[in-house]
Order: sequence, then C-alpha cells, then structure tokens
Amino acid sequence: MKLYFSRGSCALAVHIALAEAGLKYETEEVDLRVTPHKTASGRLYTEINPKGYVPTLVLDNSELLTEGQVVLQYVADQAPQKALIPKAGEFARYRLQEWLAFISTEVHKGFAPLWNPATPQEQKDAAWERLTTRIAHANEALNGKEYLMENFSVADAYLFTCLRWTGFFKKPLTAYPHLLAWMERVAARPAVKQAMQEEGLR
Ligand SMILES: N[C@@H](CCC(=O)N[C@@H](CS)C(=O)NCC(=O)O)C(=O)O
Repeated sequence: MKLYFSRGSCALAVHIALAEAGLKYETEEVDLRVTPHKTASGRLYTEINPKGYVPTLVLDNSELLTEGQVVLQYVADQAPQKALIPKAGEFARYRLQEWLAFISTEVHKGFAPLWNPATPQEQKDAAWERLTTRIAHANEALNGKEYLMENFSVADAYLFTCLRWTGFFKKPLTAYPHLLAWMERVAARPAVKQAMQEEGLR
C-alpha cells in the first residue's frame, strides 16, 4: 500500500493507523503549499487523486481509497488482531463511526477557517470559539478513560492528528486536562512515534 500524505496533515492519522496495524506500506509526500499540488517525485498530484487533497491510499491492487474516515476504517480492518476498530455489525462499530464523523466534520473541518489566510480575524476567533465546544466534548468523554473507545482505536489517531494543530495556532489545551493526558498517552505509543518520525515531526 502507498500513502500520499502531507507532513502533519490529516493524513498523519492514516499513517499512524498503518503503523499501528503493522502493515507494510510506503509513503510519498505531497507539497500542498504549491498550486497545483506536486508529489515529492514531481508528479501533478491530481493525476493520482483528482480530488487533489490528502490522504490517498493506493492499495496493492492499484485501487484508490480516499476520505480519511473511510481510509482509517479500511486500514484497521486489514489487521483485525490489532483491534483498532470494533468488528462490523457490532454496536461499538457505530460508536466508532460516530467519533470518526464528529472528528471529521466538527473538529477537522472546524479548523478550516484557521488554516485559510484569507479568513478575517473575527471569523477565525469565532471558528476557534466553536471548536472549543467540540474540544470540551472530547475532554469530557475522556474523563476516567484511557482512549475514546475501550482501547486505542483509529478515532484516537484521527483526533490526536487534528488536535496537534492547536500547537501550530498557539492555542494551549490547558483547560482540558483529560485531553492533555490522553494526548501524551497517544504520543507515547511506539507506532505513533514511528509515524511522526517518518514525517519528520516531533
Ligand atoms: N474530505 C477529505 C478532506 C481532506 C483534507 O482536508 N485534506 C487537507 C489536508 S488536512 C488537504 O489535502 N488540503 C489541500 C487541498 O485541499 O488542496 C478527507 O476527509 O479526507
């Protein structure tokens, strides 16, 4: 499998999932700072994924899989023994999907106005205010729990990836102690360290 990623982007969640799953994978970086986006080997990224954004996972049969929350489920399902996701058909699977949808639409996309240099400061402040209600929800959910689900799951990989961005925007998470402890717990996992190292992140 091959993952197209951009350093520290939402694709890090898939990178973590691949490492946690112990699957064989290769990666290629996409430069999102240039328009149109180019891969490290110089290809026009839309030639690989016409949607033009990361993550893209190219499967061994050359099939392309996109949309982070779906790619995460696919990767987790490839290594059932690692229990990165509840089995399909179990109610817990829907809980996991509930988290993935929340993280994707409320947290991941909640950051979009902050990333956009054209967003007026007032709208950035409003977006952050809105995001803090989602962050507070995750903090509460982690009260007395090690991970979002019973054990570490791809939802943790995804939320961790998005909340790392608070560092970039200099928004400390000090008001969210359960979340902070969980961030440290996730960051300490060997597979998370491996994926971050492979992206040149600290
Ligand atoms: N709907 C997509 C969105 C992915 C996304 O937002 N990717 C960002 C990086 S975190 C990206 O590649 N942005 C560059 C662009 O849109 O041109 C998903 O959930 O996978």
